[in-house]
Amino acid sequence: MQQYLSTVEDVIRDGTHKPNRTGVDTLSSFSAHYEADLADGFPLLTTKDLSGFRWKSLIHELLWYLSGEEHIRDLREKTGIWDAWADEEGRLDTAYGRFWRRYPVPEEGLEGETWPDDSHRWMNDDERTFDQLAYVLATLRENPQSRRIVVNAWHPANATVSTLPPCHYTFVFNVQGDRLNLHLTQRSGDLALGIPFNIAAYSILLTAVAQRTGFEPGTFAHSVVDAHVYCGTGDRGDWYGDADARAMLRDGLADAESREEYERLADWVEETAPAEAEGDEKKDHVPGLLRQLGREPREKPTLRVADKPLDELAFDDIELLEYDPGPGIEFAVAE
Ligand code: THF
Repeated sequence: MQQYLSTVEDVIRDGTHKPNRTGVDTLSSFSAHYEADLADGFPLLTTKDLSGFRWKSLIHELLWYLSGEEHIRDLREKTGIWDAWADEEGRLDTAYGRFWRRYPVPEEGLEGETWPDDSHRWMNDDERTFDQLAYVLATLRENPQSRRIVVNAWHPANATVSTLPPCHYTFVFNVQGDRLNLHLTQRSGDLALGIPFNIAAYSILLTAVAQRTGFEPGTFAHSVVDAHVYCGTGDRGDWYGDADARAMLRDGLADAESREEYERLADWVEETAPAEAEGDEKKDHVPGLLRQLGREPREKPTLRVADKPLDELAFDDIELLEYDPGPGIEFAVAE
């Protein structure tokens, strides 16, 4: 996806050097936006390999969102990508599915309010919670022109105590003709690791929901408020705050056109920047992303999702076909 690569390049070139809560500094830009038309193929990145164990992680992560679980006890058997944010028992204050499928509804409204109304069909049994996904499917079938087909994973009171409030926190379905579109808003996006997973997961969700409601999968649109590239800890991270280093990097990017030139720029960073501290290897995502920038996007793969109720989808029901990516790139996650 060319737009993904442009966003990465813009952030490395012009991003603000920002230390943050993780201890791994970032280069960060405000407000990135791009779109992918699913009619042109499935927008899984082809400039690095996301098949194999990475595909396994991202599919299980999506199935976990859909499950409505408020813990990762099953997810962590399949992938370790959420382990850092859960407690020993696998509990997680911010589980996306918990809010998608079981958004808390108050016992009663204020004096004179007609809300909450327990009689509607999207309340889960025996819980004061609301199933937003069931609402989406029903509304797309019954009132597809609605401009209220919103799923919200943000709960302000939860967000103040959670170890990690939702990054991608709201999405809206929108019908145009026979096409179903999805717009995702993200408050914070890790361009190297999380974002490629998010693009894939929400494109799969859009495809599955379109199929179940009789629409063609349309455009996936993604807005990221703080779009960032992790650039390392300690002296390595600090180096990107240095104006001379950034000017060299900027000049290098302005000149780089071929794969070899991007590779050379990545080599230059690795030789010039202070070494990454022991245990923090690959937390600087800049060299890996520079190498990725030198690669031409290839033909988009095809996605096939079994036509079953979303609650019955299993790993093998989501198939990736005709995927021909460049080599995998290793990045370490900032916690
Ligand atoms: N924190 C940070 N710093 N970045 C994120 O992307 C992120 N997430 C979730 C929560 N906090 C985050 C966790 N999602 C990987 C991918 C997604 C993650 C976390 C980690 C990751 O390491 N991916 C590897 C493959 C690892 C594997 O499959 O075991 C990769 O190369 O893609 C944003 O949602």
